[in-house]
Amino acid sequence: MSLRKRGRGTRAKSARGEEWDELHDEAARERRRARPSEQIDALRHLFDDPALAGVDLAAAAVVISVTSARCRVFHDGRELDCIVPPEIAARQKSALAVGDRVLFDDALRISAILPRRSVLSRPDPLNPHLQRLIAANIDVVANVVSTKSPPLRPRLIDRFLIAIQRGGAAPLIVVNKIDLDRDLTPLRVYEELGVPVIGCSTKSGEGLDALRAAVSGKTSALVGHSGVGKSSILNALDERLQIATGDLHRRGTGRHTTTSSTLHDLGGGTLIVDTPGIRELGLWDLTPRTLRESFPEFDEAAELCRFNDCTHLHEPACEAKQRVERGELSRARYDTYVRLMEDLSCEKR
Ligand SMILES: Nc1nc2c(ncn2[C@@H]2O[C@H](COP(=O)(O)OP(=O)(O)OP(=O)(O)O)[C@@H](O)[C@H]2O)c(=O)[nH]1
Ligand SMILES: [Mg+2]
Ligand SMILES: [Zn+2]
Repeated sequence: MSLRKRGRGTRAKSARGEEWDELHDEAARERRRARPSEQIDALRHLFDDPALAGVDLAAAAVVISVTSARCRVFHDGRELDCIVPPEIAARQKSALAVGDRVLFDDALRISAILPRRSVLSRPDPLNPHLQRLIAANIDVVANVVSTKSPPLRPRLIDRFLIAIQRGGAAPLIVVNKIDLDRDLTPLRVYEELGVPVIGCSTKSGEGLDALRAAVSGKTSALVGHSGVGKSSILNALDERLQIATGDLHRRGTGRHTTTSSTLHDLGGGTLIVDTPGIRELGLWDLTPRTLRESFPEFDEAAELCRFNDCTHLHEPACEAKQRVERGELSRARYDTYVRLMEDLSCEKR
């Protein structure tokens, strides 16, 4: 397996939350292959760290935000600023993420990152062989969408569902702004796949109880396109939070209101991470096999395709394609699948 050459001038840069869309646009012109699990392997020593032997893991702190050399943690009922030592900072954000459980020493230096039970990750837009974590140890990842303003982007939903599923968290789709549009039929396809869909409005208050019930006592992350109302939802769930939210009309060139991820404690064991909005989500460590596993609705059709290794792209007598034509399978989902398969085969070349 050979890595494709990096783009000119990309080496020294590193992506911070707010620049990712721009960097992604720049990097998308070149297809590069994501090298599997290199970073996770590099971190494995931390998981087997002898320093963890005999440590009271319940005493670990929780990372609530991360900046280049420091992070803020909750520990024993207090918020503390900790130093992120260079060996962790060198792999910043892939090494340490919001939601991580960490140990720190008397000088408030992070000494170990505990094993993660789930991650939500994406490839670095400039160095796709680097895995960047959006958050760690999340139970539920809620993909917040709106159907009207901003418009629904099914392909982004499909990509989030793949990333969520691969990272080990449970997916949830939250359709905000139902005061503007009550039609949830475009989301029915996801319900049929077993993903819960909750409609809500931070303006009218509808659906907030259902959302509260879905996240209660868990650690969740709100992810999705900029302007769908992720921060507004957090404010609506807990009015003490007062997180800055953005006016769609004043944001002009699509600047994001939230620029870095932060974990908020809503009490009663409910923790929610607010994340910066994104336009594109690259997929970490995707292979044709894992891609096919991400579209289980094609499995039944695949039994009836002429070729038993049918990719449902160009083969004749493909039952999946015929079901899409007949409206029995979602065309939007099929289109996402084709795009991702084509991306993978470009990367292989
Ligand atoms: N009509 C309507 N507008 C809403 C609703 N919820 C949020 N908004 C508005 O949508 C805009 C964007 O809200 P934010 O909460 O900043 O969106 P965000 O998803 O956090 O955006 P980023 O931080 O940029 O990712 C603001 O002008 C909110 O007032 C809603 O339920 N209905
Ligand atoms: Mg926000
Ligand atoms: Zn087929």
